[in-house]
Amino acid sequence: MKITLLAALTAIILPAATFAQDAAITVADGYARSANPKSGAAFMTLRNSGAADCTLTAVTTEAAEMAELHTTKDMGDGVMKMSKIEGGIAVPAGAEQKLERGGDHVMLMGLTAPLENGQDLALTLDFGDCGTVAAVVPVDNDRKPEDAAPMSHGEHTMPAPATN
Ligand SMILES: [Cu+2]
Repeated sequence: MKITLLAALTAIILPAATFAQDAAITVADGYARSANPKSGAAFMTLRNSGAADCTLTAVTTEAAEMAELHTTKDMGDGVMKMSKIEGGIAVPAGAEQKLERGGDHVMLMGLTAPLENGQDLALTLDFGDCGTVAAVVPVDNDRKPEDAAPMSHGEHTMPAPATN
């Protein structure tokens, strides 16, 4: 009888403990760019320093009519095709997940205004049970894909001023 009660209590308490991991997700090295006035994409590194696995399920922003989680598939012959990610982007406990060019990204559709270099783009990342995370990423339309140039892996560096 007591064991049953304890099990029931544990079941009630555990979700609350998970919810306390709110600040577990941090966003690093984010930026957004657009190739045309109507749509763009945001890229970033998601870090999960908590003990619970988290999943980015949705993104909202006032800068676009719709934001979707997309992945990019190499169809061969140089053809890259984007498709909506069903089920979100998993960020396991203690791990990081990159949203990068040619891979997963936040697709911005129906931009309310063209993305101009130097602007800040505010995003709300919904991690479901892990809570929501507000992120502000700079617009950098000129940034090259990661594989075009070696990246610095320095931690806690200040956002680099837009240099060419
Ligand atoms: Cu896309």
